Amino acid sequence: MEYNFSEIEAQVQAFWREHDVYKVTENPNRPPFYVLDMFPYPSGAGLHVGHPLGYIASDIFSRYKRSKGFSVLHPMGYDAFGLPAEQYAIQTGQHPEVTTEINIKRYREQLEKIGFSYDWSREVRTSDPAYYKWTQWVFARLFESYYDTKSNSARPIESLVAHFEEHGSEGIHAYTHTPCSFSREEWLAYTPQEKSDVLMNYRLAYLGESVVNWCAELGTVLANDEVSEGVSIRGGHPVEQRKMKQWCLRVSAYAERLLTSLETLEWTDALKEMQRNWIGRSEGAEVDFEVEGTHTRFTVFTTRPDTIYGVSFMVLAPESDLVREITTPEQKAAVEEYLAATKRKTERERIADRRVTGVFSGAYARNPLTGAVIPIWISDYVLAGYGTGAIMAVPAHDTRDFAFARHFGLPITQVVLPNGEEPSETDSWEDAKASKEGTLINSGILNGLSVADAIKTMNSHIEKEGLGKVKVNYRLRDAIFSRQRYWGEPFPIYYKEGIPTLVADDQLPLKLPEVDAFLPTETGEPPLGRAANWHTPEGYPYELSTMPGFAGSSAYYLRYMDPHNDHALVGEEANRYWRHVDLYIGGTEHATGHLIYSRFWNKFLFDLGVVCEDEPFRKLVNQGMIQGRSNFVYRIKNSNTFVSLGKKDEYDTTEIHVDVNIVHNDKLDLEAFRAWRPEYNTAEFITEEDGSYQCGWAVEKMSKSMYNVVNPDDIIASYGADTLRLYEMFLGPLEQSKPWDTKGIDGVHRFLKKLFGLFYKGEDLAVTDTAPTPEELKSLHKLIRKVGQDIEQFSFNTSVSAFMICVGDLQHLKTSSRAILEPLLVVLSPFAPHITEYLYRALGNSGSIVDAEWPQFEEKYLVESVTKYPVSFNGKVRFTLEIAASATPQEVESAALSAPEAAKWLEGKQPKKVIVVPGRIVNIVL
Ligand code: ANZ
Repeated sequence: MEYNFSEIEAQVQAFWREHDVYKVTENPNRPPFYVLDMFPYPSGAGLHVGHPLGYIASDIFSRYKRSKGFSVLHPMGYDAFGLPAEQYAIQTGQHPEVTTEINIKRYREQLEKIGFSYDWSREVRTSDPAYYKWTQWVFARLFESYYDTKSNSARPIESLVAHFEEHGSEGIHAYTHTPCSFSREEWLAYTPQEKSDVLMNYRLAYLGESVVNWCAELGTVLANDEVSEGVSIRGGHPVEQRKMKQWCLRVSAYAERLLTSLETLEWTDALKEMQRNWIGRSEGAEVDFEVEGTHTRFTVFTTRPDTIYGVSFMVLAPESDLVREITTPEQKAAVEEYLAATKRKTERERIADRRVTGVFSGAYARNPLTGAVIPIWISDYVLAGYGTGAIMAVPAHDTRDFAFARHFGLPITQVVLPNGEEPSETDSWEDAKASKEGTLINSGILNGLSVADAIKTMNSHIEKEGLGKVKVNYRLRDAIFSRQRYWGEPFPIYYKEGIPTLVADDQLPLKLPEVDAFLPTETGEPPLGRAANWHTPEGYPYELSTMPGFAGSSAYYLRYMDPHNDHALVGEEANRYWRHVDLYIGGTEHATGHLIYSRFWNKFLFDLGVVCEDEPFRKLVNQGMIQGRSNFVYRIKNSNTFVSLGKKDEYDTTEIHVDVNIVHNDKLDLEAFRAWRPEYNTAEFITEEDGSYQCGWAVEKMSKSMYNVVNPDDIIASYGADTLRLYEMFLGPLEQSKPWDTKGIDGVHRFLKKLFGLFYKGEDLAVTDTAPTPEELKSLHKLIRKVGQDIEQFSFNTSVSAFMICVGDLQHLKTSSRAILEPLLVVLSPFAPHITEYLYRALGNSGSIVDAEWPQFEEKYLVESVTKYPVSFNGKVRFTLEIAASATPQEVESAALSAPEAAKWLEGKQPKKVIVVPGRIVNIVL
C-alpha cells in the first residue's frame, strides 16, 4: 500500500473530531500543564508557512507532555480587534465584524489542516461580547482601585475615600504622580467633580493628560511606531504632539514588582534584559530649584546630585507647564516658535535626534547649594514624561548638556575634588575630562570623596536641608489606554454630569454600537460619536473612545482556563488547577508591549485575589522568523523577453520578483509564468543550454509584495501536513531565523514513505509479534532517549534527524516486530500525528495514539553485548578476542587478524583460510 497522505490525514482528522480527542478537563488525577501560543490577529492574507513555526513546536511539546501523563491545556483563539479590519472597513464600508469573521474562518481551516491538538471548545475571540465583557470588567476593577505603597498591592479606592473622610490626605500611602494635600474638612466640602478629579490621581485606570501623537486627518492618536518624521506611516498625514485627556493605566505603580519578579522566570537573559531596560530603574534625587525673583519652585530629577556644584543652567521640556509661566515677554516670540517646531517630533525621534536645539526662557534659577544664578532654557532633549520633565544641566559631566552648552555658548563648570582626585565610575565624567574646558570649582562638602560616596553624602545633605528627596525613577510609563477608533472594546464608562462613572457590572458587556461610517464625526469626535443612542437609559453619554489592541490580549490566557464562565473572568477552581502558563511560545516583537501589560494585569488580578499566581508565564520561548526565499526573472529592457540567470550578464536587464509558487528548485515554470500576469502572456525566453529557465534568488522578509509567500495549504496539498510539520522543525533550531527553502522537503517526505514501508508489504500489514533483536532494541531506545531529551530542550531539528537514522536502521534490519514499531510510532507522534495515528490504529489499537504512554527508555539496551571468540592457529587456541555481538563474520575475521596478539602467530604469512563460526570460534589455517 502506498503512503496516501491526503486520505490518511483527512481520515485521521475526522477521527479526532468525532472522538473529541483534544478536549481537555481539569483532571484531578493528572498533573496540569499549560502550553500557550501567542494568538494571531486574523489578517486578510491568511497564514503563511512562517506563522505555524512556533505553533508546531508548542504542539509537539503539548503532545509529548500528554503522553507523559499530564493534562495539557493547549488552546487557540484570535486577537480579533484591530486596525487592518477597520482600515478595510473605511475603504469598503464592509463591517469589520464581517471581515473578521471571514478571516477567522480561513485561519481555522488552515490551522485544522496542520493537525494541531487544540481544544477548540475553548477558543476565544477578543471581539466577541461574551469575551470583552471580561476585558471591560478588569478595566472597571482597575478604575476602582489604587496602589497602596505600604502593602505593595492594589486596594479598593473606597478605602482611600474612607480615609479622606476621616483624615483628609494626611497619612495616605497611595501611589501617584501628582500628590494632593487637603484636610478632612476640605475633602468633605469638595464638589463631586472635585472629588472625582482628586481620585483620578490615584485610580489604576484614570483619565489623565498626556502628550500623544495626534493625527487630525485620521482623527486618532497614533503609537510611536505608527509615526515617522512627523507624518503618519499609514497615509502620510501630519502628526503633532498634543496634550490630551486619555484613559491611562497606572502600570508604573507596578514597576518595582515587574522588575524583581523577572528573576523568578525561565525566560532567556536577552528577553529579561529587554524588560529590565524598558522598566529602566534609576536611583537618584529630586532637587528643588527656585525661579529667581519669584516664589515659584520646580523640581529636577538627577542621578548625579554630587555634580550640583557644577550646574551652569537648567533645562525644561517644551511641554512643561512652567514654560508659559516663566517665559519673559522679550523671549515670548522665540519660545512660541520653538514650541511649535518641537510639536512635530515624536518622543522617539527626539531621543534619536542628536542635533542641538533650544531656546532661552528669559528666566533664571538659583542654585540651592551655591546660590549661583543660572539661566533656564527650554529644549526637546528633556522629555516631558520622564523624571520631572526638568533637569539641572552639568555640561562638564554630561555629554548632552555639554553639547548644548557648547552650541549656545553657556558656561562649563568642571567640578574637581580638592585632593586632586577626579571622580571615576561614570562615563560622563570621562566625557567631561575630555572636554578640558571651563572653570574648575571646589566641590564643597564632597571634598575628597569618591563618586559613590559623594552621591550618598549629597543625598543625605539634600534630605536634611529639605532641598529635595532621594528618589527611584523608572523609565516605564503609564500606558495610554484609549484610541479614537471604532473596532475595539467600548469603555464601561459614562459621564454623569461630566463625571466619569462606571457602568454597573451586571450591565456588561457594553456592546459596540452600530455606526453609519467608521470615521470620526464632522466635529472630530471618534467614530462612536456617530452611534445613535450611545448613552445610558438616563441619557448620560458613554465614553467615545475604545480600548487599544493590547486590552484583549492582556488576560486571554486566563480566559482559556475557563472560557464559558459567565460569572467570572476565570473561576477559582479552574484557576487553582491550571495556575499559570507553563510554556509560552511567541515572537520577540512582544518583548515589551504585551509581555509587560499582561504581567501587570496578572499582578493586579493577583492583588485582587482573582488569580492565585503573581506571574502568568513561567517559561517563555521565542521562535525565530521564517524568511522568504524570493525568486527573480530578468527582463531585457524595453522588451518582453526574459533571460535566464546564466546568460543575464550578456544583456541589459531589469530584475523582477516572480511568484515563488511557479518556480521549482529555482527553475521557472514557463507556462505558469505566461499565465501569471496578462502582460506576460506573450513572454519570450532565453534559456540555459538545457532548455531550462534558471531564476535568481535572495532571502528577504516573507511578504506578499515580494511574491515569496508560501501558503501552508499548498505544501499540505503536495506533501501532507506531517511533512510540513517535520520539515518546519527540520529547517533549523527553533529560536533561529531561517529562510524557507523547499530543497530538503522531498527528503523529509521520503522518510515518511520509508516509515510507512516498515508497516506495509504490498497491501498487507507486515507487522509481526516476533521478539525484537538486541540491535532493533538498541536503535529504538537510542531514539527514545534522544527525542525525549531534545523535546525537553526544544531542539526539534535534531530529533528529526534522529528519526531518519532510526528508520534507516530498522529498514536495514528488516524490522517487522510490533514491540519495536509501536513504540516508534508513539515517539514520532508529536511530530507527525497523522501517519502515526493511522498506523497505530492499523495495528489494532482502538483508542487514539495521543493517549498512548511515552515509552520508557531502558539503558540496558544500549549496553553493547560482546561475544568472546577463542582464536586458534592451526587448531591451537592462542588467545581470545572480545568483539561486539552484532559484528558480522567479516568484521570478526578482520578483528582477529589485526589483533596485536595475532602478529606473533602469523609470522608475517598470509593465512590460507579463516573460518569464523559466528558466536563460537575463529580458526586460522596457515
Ligand atoms: C545632572 C547630571 C549630571 C545628570 C551628570 C547625569 C549626569 P537616567 O539614568 O536615565 O535615569 N534627566 C533627568 N530627567 C530627564 C528628562 N526628563 N529628559 C532628559 N534627561 C533627563 O538619567 C537621569 C539623568 O538624565 C539625570 O541626571 C538628568 O541629568 C537627566 F553628570 O542630572 B542628570
